[in-house]
Amino acid sequence: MTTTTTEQSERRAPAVIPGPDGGLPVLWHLKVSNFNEKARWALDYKGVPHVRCAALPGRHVHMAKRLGGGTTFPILLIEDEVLGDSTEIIAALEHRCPDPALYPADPRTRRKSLDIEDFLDEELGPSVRLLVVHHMLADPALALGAFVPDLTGTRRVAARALFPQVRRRVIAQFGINDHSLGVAFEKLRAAGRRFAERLGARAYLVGDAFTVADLTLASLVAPAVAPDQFPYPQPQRGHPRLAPLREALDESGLLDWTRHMYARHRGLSSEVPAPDRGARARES
Ligand SMILES: N[C@@H](CCC(=O)N[C@@H](CS)C(=O)NCC(=O)O)C(=O)O
Repeated sequence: MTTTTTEQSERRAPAVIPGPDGGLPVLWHLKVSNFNEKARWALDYKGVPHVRCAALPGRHVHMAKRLGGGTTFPILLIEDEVLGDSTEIIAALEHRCPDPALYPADPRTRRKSLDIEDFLDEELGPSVRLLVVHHMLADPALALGAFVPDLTGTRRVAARALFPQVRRRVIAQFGINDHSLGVAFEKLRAAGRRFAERLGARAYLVGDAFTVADLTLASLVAPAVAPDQFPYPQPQRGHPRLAPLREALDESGLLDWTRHMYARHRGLSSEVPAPDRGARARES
C-alpha cells in the first residue's frame, strides 16, 4: 500500500468506527473502479480503519444484491448500515468523523461542493469508465492486468482463453459503440473545460482547501490518469492504448491537476490488512 508523504502523515489518531458484528467497517470494492476509488480515498483521508473485500468485476452485482446494498459497488458496511453509493458513504463518514473535513463549514460553499460531486457522479464518472473499459479491452494483457490483477496461474490462463467472449459481453453490457464513445469523449472534454474555467489559477475547486469536489473529480478520472499513488496495479500507466484519454484530459490541464491532487492528498491507507484483522478489531 502507498505510503507517500502527504498532509495525512501528520494526521491524528485513527477514527475508529464500528462495523458489522462489532468488527471494523467493511468496504466491498472493485480495485480498478473510479467510484470505488472515491470511497476508498474518503476512508483513507479520514483515517478510518477498515477491512476491504475485493470482488471480480461482473460478479459484484450479485454480491451487491446479497449484501442488500443495491446493484453496484462500492458498498460500505458500517455500524448497522449497508451503504451502496459513494456519495452516501462519504456523507456517513463526514457525519461520524468530521475531522479532517471533506465538506466545507460554510453552508454555501458546502452546497457548491456537493453539487459538483453530484454533477461529476452523473456526468463524468460513467463516461470515464466507458472510455477506460473500451481502450483497455483492445489489449487482453492490459485489460486482465487492470481488471483482475489478482488472477494467477491456471485461473489467469483460463481468463485469457475466455477473453474474446468476455470482451463481447462487456461491450454489449456497457453499450460501447461509436456513438457512445463520441458522447463520452465529449463529456470528458466538456467537464475538463468547465473545471479548468472554475479552477483558473486556484488549486481547489471550491474555496481554498481540498474538499469532496476535488476528491470526486480526481478519483473519477484516476483510471485514465493512473497516478502513482493509486493503491492498486495500474498497467495502463503511460500505456499507448490510453493516450487518447490522457490527451483529452491534458487539453484542460486535468491530467496534471489530478496527479497533483493525488501527490498532495492521497497517501496513507487505513485498510487493515487481512492477517491483522482479528488483532486490530480487538484493539479497537
Ligand atoms: N452512483 C454509484 C455508482 C457506482 C457504480 O456505478 N459502480 C459500478 C462499478 S464502477 C458498478 O458496480 N456497476 C454495476 C452495475 O451498474 O450494474 C456510486 O457513486 O457509488
